[in-house]
Amino acid sequence: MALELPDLPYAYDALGTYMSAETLEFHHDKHHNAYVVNGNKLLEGSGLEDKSLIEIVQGSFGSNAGLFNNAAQHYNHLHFWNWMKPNGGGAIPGNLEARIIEDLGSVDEFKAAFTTAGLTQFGSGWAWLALKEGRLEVMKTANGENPLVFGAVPLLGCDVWEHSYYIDYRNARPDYIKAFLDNLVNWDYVAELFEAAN
Ligand code: MN3
Repeated sequence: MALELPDLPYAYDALGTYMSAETLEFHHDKHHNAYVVNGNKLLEGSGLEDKSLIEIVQGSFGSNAGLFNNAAQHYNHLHFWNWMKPNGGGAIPGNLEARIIEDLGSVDEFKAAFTTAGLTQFGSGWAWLALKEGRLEVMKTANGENPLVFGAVPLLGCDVWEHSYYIDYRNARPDYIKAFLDNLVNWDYVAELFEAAN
């Protein structure tokens, strides 16, 4: 299927100072749009034209780097916009919170591991909460790679490419990840993905 750029699920200024309208305008209108435009060009003649987005991501990994990078980043950003909401952060829905405690020790330990994953991803990439073989795991990936190509289902991802935070936080990636977890995460959407993956 052709890749399509969705509108943001909120206004450009809805995330306030945690993620500015300027960041969202560049990130969505320029960066995400470029993945869609370039991905559609590279999809032509790839043999994956009729496949779903997940099949395109998994089918191009390791064999068609250009298509993979753009299609995977399209997938990642489709969810990234929904992984945030105005007045996000806060309480984690009960079932998911219980599994975080069971598999990762506690909510604080999860947040510490997720933060470390984001901080230690050298260069561009993502920090993740994913479900792998029935267990929650914190992961990090480079560039456009995501848990889908490592046998896991992505439940929450934080974009740690500089384009995601440099306008608002300059080089302070720790401050950005803290704001993401404390003030931006849309836990209802994460819980929805968790229930669907279970
Ligand atoms: Mn990005």
